[in-house]
Amino acid sequence: MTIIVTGGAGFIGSNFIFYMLKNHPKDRIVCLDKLTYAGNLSTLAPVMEHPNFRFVKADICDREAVCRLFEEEHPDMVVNFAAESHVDRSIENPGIFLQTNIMGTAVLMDACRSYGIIRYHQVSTDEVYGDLPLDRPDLFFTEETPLHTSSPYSSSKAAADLLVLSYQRTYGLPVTISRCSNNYGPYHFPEKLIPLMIINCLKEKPMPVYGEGLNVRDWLYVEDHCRAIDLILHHGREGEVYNIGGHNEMRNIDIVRLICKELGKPESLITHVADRKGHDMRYAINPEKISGELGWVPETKFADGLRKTIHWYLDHREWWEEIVSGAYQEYYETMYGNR
Ligand code: NAD
Ligand code: TDX
Repeated sequence: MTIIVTGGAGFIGSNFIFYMLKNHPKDRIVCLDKLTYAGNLSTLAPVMEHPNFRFVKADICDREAVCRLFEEEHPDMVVNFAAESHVDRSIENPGIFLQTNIMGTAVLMDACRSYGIIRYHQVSTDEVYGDLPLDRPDLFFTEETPLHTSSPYSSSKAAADLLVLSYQRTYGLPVTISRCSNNYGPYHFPEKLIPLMIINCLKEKPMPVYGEGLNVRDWLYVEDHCRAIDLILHHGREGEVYNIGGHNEMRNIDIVRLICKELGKPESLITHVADRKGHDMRYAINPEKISGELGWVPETKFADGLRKTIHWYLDHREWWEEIVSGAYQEYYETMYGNR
């Protein structure tokens, strides 16, 4: 089996490549990635020489490059992780989100239609459902929850999901979609909450919590997400959407406090800054469909996963120091300088 993994130089895509090479040693994995600011070739260094791995630098919006790759590789499956993924950046500059997340998805699926495919899998997000109120802990997102997006990022992901489902109905393309909650773990780009707070805490820099920090996210260790996608690829039903989440709801402020505690730093580093525009209050997934149909359950408990993640950042300073010393500094100044 040959599987094209797009966006494999990013956080979840790279973890998925490691997972697949380990668990499916006979499969060939071809990573297609544009290497935007979020893509990092050094992340893939451990597998670059692997006989069943190939890296191709290309944009999923580049129809010619995508078709060339299909002609060369005759893939059996495509798993699309490639996306602009940061909500705050989408608020500053929505255009690139529409281009990559919607148009790029269309280009990939057009290639799948032309060349034939066993499965096209779209990696989506729980953010397409919008948010839930804090005072209704009984409510969860199911696959039937209406799409109700808040940010340009989530709107672009929802648009892509609708396009994927339309290709299944109109052209009979064998698709699946997964909508996962917030991931954390190794190789998470430093702009996101958990790595940003770990790094600032280590450097004893202010830890910028948006608003009161009462917003709730449903956190899942990245490897549990990878295993869920693997199950969907091999056993999921065509045309179906699967929610992925581990009933692990946490308030932002509590995560930031845990990070201070684990690193032995004072909570006085925590600073409250201006809130995100349109900030979603609570995400919470009902994972009954994937657990009932495919037997998926999360394996990593949050306390263990967070500790492992913090220690990964302690042990891989060179990985993130290279990132935060470059163009990221300019981003940080723009987003947090006068916040
Ligand atoms: P990321 O930002 O860390 O990585 C994105 C990768 O896509 C990068 O390697 C980047 O170079 C590549 N890329 C961007 N534009 C591209 C283009 N036009 N052509 C080819 N490659 C391109 O993102 P992530 O956090 O790993 O998220 C991966 C996917 O999972 C995204 O689709 C995201 O919406 C979804 N998702 C993420 C989370 C999360 O918590 N991080 C949760 C649910 C769903
Ligand atoms: O500096 C910060 N301070 C802060 O309080 C940052 C970066 C974030 N936050 C808050 C905003 C959110 O309530 O922390 C929470 C998590 O923020 P992010 O890490 O930016 O994640 P989120 O907006 O929840 O989106 C993530 O999960 C769903 C991913 O980035 C998306 O790609 C995925 O679809």
